[in-house]
Amino acid sequence: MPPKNHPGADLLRAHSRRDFIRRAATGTVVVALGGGYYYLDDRLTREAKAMVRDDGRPRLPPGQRIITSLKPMGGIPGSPRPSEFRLRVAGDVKNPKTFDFAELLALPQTETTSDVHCVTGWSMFDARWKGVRLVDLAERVGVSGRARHVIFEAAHGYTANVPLDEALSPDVMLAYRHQGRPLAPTHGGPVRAVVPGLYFWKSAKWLTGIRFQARDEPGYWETRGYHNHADPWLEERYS
Ligand SMILES: Nc1nc2c(c(=O)[nH]1)N[C@H]1C(S)=C(S)[C@@H](COP(=O)(O)O)O[C@H]1N2
Ligand SMILES: [Mo]
Repeated sequence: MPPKNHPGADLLRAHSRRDFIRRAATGTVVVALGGGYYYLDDRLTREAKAMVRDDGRPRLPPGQRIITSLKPMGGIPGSPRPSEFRLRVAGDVKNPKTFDFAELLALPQTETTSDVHCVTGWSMFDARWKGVRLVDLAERVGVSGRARHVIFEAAHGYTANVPLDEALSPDVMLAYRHQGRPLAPTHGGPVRAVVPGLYFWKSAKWLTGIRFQARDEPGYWETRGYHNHADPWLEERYS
């Protein structure tokens, strides 16, 4: 049974609720949720289902449908001001350091394009991010050989755990721009984590810290019924 308290749980229920869904002439399904309209696109979903990634996996993980922009999924925001941003990098690192926004910008800057998969059933293809790759930050602080897990820390105690080897994938970002604009506060601005290989709840918004450590430490959703790992292709949704 899916846990009930996920902020986007209504989206999954909406999929099975005829009265929630209007079919537009274009074949686009318009889902009205919480006062906003989000587009779960039938035609794009059909096209996506035919796509195969370089690694041989289907581009669209099982049980997902295409949405054309990120849906704001809530959470308790931190300060949206870059001037108040602090990122405390700690744990099994040789040089622990707290970065302010200017110091983040002084690290190597990277632009990536990756796909987002939300556990509530929507996927967004070709999301564009600008920021710092976690692997570049890890190199800067010198992660020790003991570290096996990365714990992303965010405003008001939100955390998400990712295995170190997956967190050091070159598409894992600390992002401050999305779709060519500063990252909006609703999507975690000024800076969020982006972990494209795992369900989107691992991508902590309003990032405040990163801990490298030997011990795994299930985070906010992982201790509330969601899967500890969260691989979308294995449908690791719930535990
Ligand atoms: N700090 C923080 N980060 C968070 C969350 C949260 O509640 N707080 N929610 C997560 C969940 S469940 C999802 S699906 C994504 C949603 O990101 P979005 O609102 O930009 O779509 O952010 C993740 N990061
Ligand atoms: Mo979520």
